Formats: sequence, structure tokens, C-alpha cells
Amino acid sequence: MARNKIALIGSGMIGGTLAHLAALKELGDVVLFDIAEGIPQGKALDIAQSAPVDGFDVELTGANDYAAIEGANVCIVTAGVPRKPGMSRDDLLGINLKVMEQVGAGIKKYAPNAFVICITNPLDAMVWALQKFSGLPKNMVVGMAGVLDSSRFRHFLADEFDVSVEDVTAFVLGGHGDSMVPLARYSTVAGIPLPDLVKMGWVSKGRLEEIIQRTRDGGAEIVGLLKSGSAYYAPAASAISMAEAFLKDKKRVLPCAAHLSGQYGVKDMYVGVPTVIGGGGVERVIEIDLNKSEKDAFDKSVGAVAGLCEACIAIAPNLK
Ligand code: A3D
Repeated sequence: MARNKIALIGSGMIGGTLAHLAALKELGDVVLFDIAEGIPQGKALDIAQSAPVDGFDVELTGANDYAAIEGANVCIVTAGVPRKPGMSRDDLLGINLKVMEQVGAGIKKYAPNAFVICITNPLDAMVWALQKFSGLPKNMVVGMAGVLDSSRFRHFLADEFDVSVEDVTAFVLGGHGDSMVPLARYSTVAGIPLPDLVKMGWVSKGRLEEIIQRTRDGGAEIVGLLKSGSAYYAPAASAISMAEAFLKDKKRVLPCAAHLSGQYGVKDMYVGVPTVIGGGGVERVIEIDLNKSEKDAFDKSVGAVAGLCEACIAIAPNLK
């Protein structure tokens, strides 16, 4: 039986970490692709040389030609540029949109049956453009942000309550940006919703608001510390969980930037919503009930994403 093939388009900080995690988990053979010569080859060789120590049997290769991704089951896209201190995700739009056009053409030609996970920022607009440039089915192109944002929220909550991260679930909706919507009502410790924990005296309302704000600023906090780029360990781990859900047909319920065709009153946009990911890609979009303030926050976030899509169309009118 042939192994799965995982193509990583972009072999920078996240790409290299993705390759290492995919290999350690033996998800399949890994192809690292980049326009920078030597980087994907060097990272592939370095990780392959750790295989005897860690005991994984997968093939790792590096390439500068899209032909190398031929027949990939999963493509994870990080090609482009990351943020530097003082930059917002939206500042990356012009450069990364051109990159998405090239990546979309490469995937269309060599891996049209793949499940494509986009990580490049500004996420919700880039995944929308990538789907259009590649022409792949909308349920097979998805953006990674919600798993990361909710994992950040879970980490902060577990730390605050001094409980295992395993017992904390968290829910984040909306675009991957300053307007993301962490939902306290749907976030729990072992099934107990956060508003109940406030009543039980585990945390004050004010402190919970601080944690929610820290979650929203989670990416910027790391950019400020690293100074040379943005987060990569947690983003890579998050995308790998989505790839695994697809490859193993796990039907996991994960928040992702999914294509909406009327759900939540949104048409032809990618926005962060709960989805079911299995062997059919994004098999379902789950529509949860939102109260007035949650809906207002969600709509505001959608408005921000719509603005980015308009900016993309101004640069590339063929996206319309
Ligand atoms: P970085 O380490 O710079 O890697 C990007 C790689 O893309 C580099 O190796 C470049 O050579 C390569 N590249 C540039 N142009 C092309 C091209 N046309 N074709 C192929 N490869 C190309 O960045 P990174 O890995 O830290 O981050 C990658 C992207 O992920 C950035 O846009 C970040 O903003 C984004 N990011 C998103 C999240 C989300 O949660 C959505 C989190 C963290 C980072």
C-alpha cells in the first residue's frame, strides 16, 4: 500500500515544523517545496537524519519545482511573508496574494485531488483567493486559524485555572484577526461553561475579559517577542491536526476558515466557523446559535474579512 503524500508549499519556519511533525507522526511521505533554493532540500535532509533516532519511516524530499508535489493527498500552504513587529496581518495582503496565484496554479496542475490547508496571512482572504486561483472544490480548501486561536485560549484558561489543557475546550469564531470572536458561553472546563465558572468564583468577569483579549492578541504577543517573524510551533501543530483528521477520516469537529454559502448569513467568503473534517474534506459547517452580542461581534469580523476580499479584487479583478 502506498503511503500518503503530504506537500508543504513554503518551507520556512512553519513549513519546517510541519515537516518534522508530519514525519514524527508518520502521516506520510513529505515533500517540502519553496522558491528559495537549498532550504527545502536542507530541511528535508536534516529531518530525514533524525529518523533513525526517532524511528519513523517516511521519505522526505525538498524541491523547487511544483512537479514534486504531484499526486499529494494533502497540501499545506505557508508560502509568503510573515509579520514583523508593528505590522498587521492585513499589511501582508499585496505580496501574499501574488504568491497565492502561483501556489494555486501549482496545486491545480499537480495535486487537484488534495485537501488544501492554507496558513498564509491574512488568512481568511488568502484562503478565499487560493480556492479561486486553484479551482479546487470549496470543501477541499480550508484555512487554519480557529484551531490555533482556540488552542491559545485553552492554554491561557488551563494556566489560569491550574487544570489540564486536555479538560479545557474553547470556541473561537470569526476571522483570524483583531476581530476574532472567542465565545465564553461555548468554552468549558470538563463541560462546565465559562460563565458558570465565573458564578462559581473560579475567575472574575474582568479577568476572563483579559484572557479573551490576550487570546485576540496572541499572535502579536509572539511577534513582539520573536521580533524576526511570527509564531510557528503552535500554528504547525494546529494544521497537522487538521491534516490528520482528513487523512484518517476522523470527522473531528474543528474551527476552521471554511467556505460559507449562506450559513451564518454569509455568502462566498471564508470565515472561521465550527466544521467537521473527515475524508471528504470539510464535510459539514456547523451553525450554532448566537445571541445578539455574539452575532454583532461575528458580523463585525465578517465585515473585516469582506474588506480584505475587496482589497484582493482591487489587485486581481479576475477573483470576482
Ligand atoms: P517564513 O519562515 O518566512 O516562510 C515562508 C516561506 O515561504 C519562505 O521560506 C519563503 O521562501 C517562501 N515563499 C515566499 N514566496 C514563495 C512563493 N512564491 N512560492 C513558494 N514559497 C514562497 O514564514 P512562516 O513560515 O513563519 O509563516 C508563513 C505564513 O504563515 C505567513 O504568511 C504568516 O503570516 C502565516 N501565519 C499564519 C498563522 C495563522 O494562524 C493563520 C499563524 C502564523 C503564521
